[in-house]
Amino acid sequence: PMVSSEFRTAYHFQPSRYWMNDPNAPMYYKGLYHFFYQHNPDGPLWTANISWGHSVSTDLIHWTALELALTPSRPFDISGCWSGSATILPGDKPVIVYTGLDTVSREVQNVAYPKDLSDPFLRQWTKPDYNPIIVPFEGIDVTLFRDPSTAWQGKDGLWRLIVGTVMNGDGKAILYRSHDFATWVRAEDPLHFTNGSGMWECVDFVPLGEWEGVTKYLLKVSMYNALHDHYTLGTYDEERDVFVGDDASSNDYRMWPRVDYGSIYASKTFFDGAKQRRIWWGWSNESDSAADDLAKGWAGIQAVPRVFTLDRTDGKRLIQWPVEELESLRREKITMKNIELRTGSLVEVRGLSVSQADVEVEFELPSFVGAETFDENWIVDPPKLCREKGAYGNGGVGPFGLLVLAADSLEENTAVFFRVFRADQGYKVLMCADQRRSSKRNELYKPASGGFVDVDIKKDGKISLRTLIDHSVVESFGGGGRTVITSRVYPTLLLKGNTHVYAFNYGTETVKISELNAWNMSQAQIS
Ligand code: DQQ
Repeated sequence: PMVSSEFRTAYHFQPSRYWMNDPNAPMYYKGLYHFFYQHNPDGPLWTANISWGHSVSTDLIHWTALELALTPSRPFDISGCWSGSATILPGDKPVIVYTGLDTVSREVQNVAYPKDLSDPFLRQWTKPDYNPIIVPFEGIDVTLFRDPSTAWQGKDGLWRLIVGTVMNGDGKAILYRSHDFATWVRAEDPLHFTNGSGMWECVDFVPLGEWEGVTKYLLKVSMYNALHDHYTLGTYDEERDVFVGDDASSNDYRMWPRVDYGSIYASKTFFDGAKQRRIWWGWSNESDSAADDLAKGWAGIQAVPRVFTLDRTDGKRLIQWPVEELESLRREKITMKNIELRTGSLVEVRGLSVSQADVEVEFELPSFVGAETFDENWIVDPPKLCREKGAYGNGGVGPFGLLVLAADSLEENTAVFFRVFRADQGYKVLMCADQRRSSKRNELYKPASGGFVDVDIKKDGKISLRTLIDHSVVESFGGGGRTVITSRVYPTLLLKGNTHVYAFNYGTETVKISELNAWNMSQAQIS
């Protein structure tokens, strides 16, 4: 094991010690952002008998830790307080619905109310005696029924929420209705399901934005088989109480885009009434071993909260962007303009304190002549394409991008880059985050992650990349937030305090950096 405080994050949320996984019940209430999370208060490993940590913030960046909000204490949650969501009821009254593991580890759904609504910190939560409000129904596995969503109210005044499960291999979002938030009745049909996807965890169903007078909804599912968060967009048929996917592929979970093509799971959103925006939280697991977690004394971070919007150009996809408040941590600014990156170029971004940085760059593509030909079979497995093509050579248009947390000799570096291919229907843009050289240590999980970026690159003639570097995290937003990849890396050279950021191009075609802006990031207060 390798122990160092160098791997702790400076501006990504994490508890002062021990284990954290899913974000729970994020909400805005009376001037404060509340953030709860799955937390083991006794050690750095996950335990079924888990509790809810709780922190509050005025700006989503600096946090104050409070006492545990929920701990296993009653027959309906004595074996664990698992994930759940918050709903703000009329009259500005928050309520949490969460999964409890009961005396026989059955997964049941419970409510908890603030003990004292006049306490803006909402320190104490009461679990009414009438819990559980929802129990597993006939025909499902009682250990595969969890993670209630935020509730919403229909035109008929009834409250609705969904709970994830699996039936005969099909992931399902089971719909419940209630008139008083205490008695819940299961709808005959699920809100949505997909064939053969396996268990659905942490389902999130929310309006994302308007397109041509229609409200587009986002359905996000944490697919337990792959441990990936996927989403699809569609409309909500309120009469039939079902989600209608925008295209045929919404019934095939394999075609659902991923929220993040890296190490993110169990994410969820909430509506921020203060700034009228939808904010997302997502857990990023460690990529080192349990032995390392024990030695470090902590495990798990949250990605930077992101604003979710519907793509304004055609209403067809999700756009993700770090909350603007993050920019308050930006310090010294470094700007580079009009830099030609010929084949083989490696240009250092000088002056960055590179374990805490925010780098924004725009690449211009003057020529597509050398683009490699796209094989349609590649569409299903972008990580494989990233693995096989790599970052360091044999390109056409790209690979170009950034090498971060990089040693002088590049023996350690994390490569975040694009490759552009010529396909039958226009061009395909691949975005990769290659961690294979991120650390000299062999025992780490060091994948090459990747996804396609849904842009018209030929028309745009350019593509942007924003990368947040924070010790053991590299979180990158490609194409203005159309594709996102978060990696966890543990470079040994970080311990020597000597790393660099480079812009590079190993394609045959010259690319140009029209502008690069980078900032050193100061430390957020998170404890
Ligand atoms: N984590 C929670 C569950 C959820 C899973 C338990 C997802 O409620 O399904 O810690 O990471």
